[in-house]
Amino acid sequence: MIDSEILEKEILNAVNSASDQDSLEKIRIAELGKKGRISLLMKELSNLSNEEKKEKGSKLNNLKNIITNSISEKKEKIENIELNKRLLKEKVDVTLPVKAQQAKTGKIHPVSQVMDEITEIFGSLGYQIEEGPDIETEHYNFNALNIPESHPARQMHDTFYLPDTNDKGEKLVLRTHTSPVQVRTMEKGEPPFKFISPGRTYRCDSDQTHTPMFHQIEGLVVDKDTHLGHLKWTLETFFKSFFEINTIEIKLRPSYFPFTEPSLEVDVLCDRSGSVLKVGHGSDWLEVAGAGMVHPEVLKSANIDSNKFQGFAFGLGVDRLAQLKYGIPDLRTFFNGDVRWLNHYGFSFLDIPTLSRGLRK
Ligand code: FA5
Repeated sequence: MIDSEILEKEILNAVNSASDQDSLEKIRIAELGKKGRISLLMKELSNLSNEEKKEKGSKLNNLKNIITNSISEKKEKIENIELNKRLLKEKVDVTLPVKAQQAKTGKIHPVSQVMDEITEIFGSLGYQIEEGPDIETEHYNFNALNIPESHPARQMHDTFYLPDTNDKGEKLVLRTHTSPVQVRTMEKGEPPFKFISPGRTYRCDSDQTHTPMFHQIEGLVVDKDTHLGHLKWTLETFFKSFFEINTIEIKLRPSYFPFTEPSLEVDVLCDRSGSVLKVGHGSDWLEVAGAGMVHPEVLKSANIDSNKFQGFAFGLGVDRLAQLKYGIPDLRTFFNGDVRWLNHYGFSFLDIPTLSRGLRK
């Protein structure tokens, strides 16, 4: 293993010399990201003896904290410098009269647009809409989905835990996916079920295709004879309709989720080599959804007899679908709140009732 003192010096030097957010973010991803150097060193710990693990593990954790703190301090410094520069450059005289053109109303954010598009497609396939809370209990986010406390799959979710518990003493999290709505909805009713559930989800993750807050649309169908063929047809029909390309190339890849068996992930063919993201071309695959046949344990959590009923479920990554359909290279720009970005990528307001504009007028 690498000497952690040398590594610390090297990384701190790089952080100190970063002159803008982009280069700082590159350092963060290269060192602390999922495939970053420190994360890889953490993984290597599993090959060591228990003694060595203890010693090197604590050194590595220390190093990780030092680097995390130095990156956030540097980030704040750079933000202040950049803000001051922008304030000097972008002076707006708010006392000037508004020109007719500038007085136009805003634009629809691509995420809202895509939420509406997806909802409309599933609406036409007979799906209802269900909702669940953003602040979720550990029970619905994990346990009821067959992810008990010690399950390694909890690590996959980079969860934001809340400091407080609810009045029943249960631990609270910002939901890491929309899958908790599966159990919440099944508990309330009787099968058959056929619904989607759009909403915000949260994970401690940030790079070109990950943001700490993102959106998913969950889908659940439970009935007596539901099978994997129905799931495949549904996904293929949805993707063709959403991308408006009959020949859209999607890949259904075997995967693992504790709440489905079998499980799969869906990738869409795209080109990420240039500054524009292109769907249906190139040789890159972007993962846009997880799916599978509902695990009998999940049906049991919702008091449904898995000998009589079975179902399929999917979770679509809404922001990534917006990214692909409208060629937006970096997911992080979605949530910068920059009006110029929204003017470029946003959609004009159509005066019709939809999910994001209010279903009833
Ligand atoms: C899940 O969240 C499962 N709950 C999906 C599922 C539902 C599987 C029902 C089976 C049955 P996953 O972690 O792969 O799976 O996330 C699903 C999708 O959300 C991904 O394909 C990706 O498109 C999107 N996604 C995940 N993390 C982020 C992130 N940080 N930023 C943006 N999109 C993300």
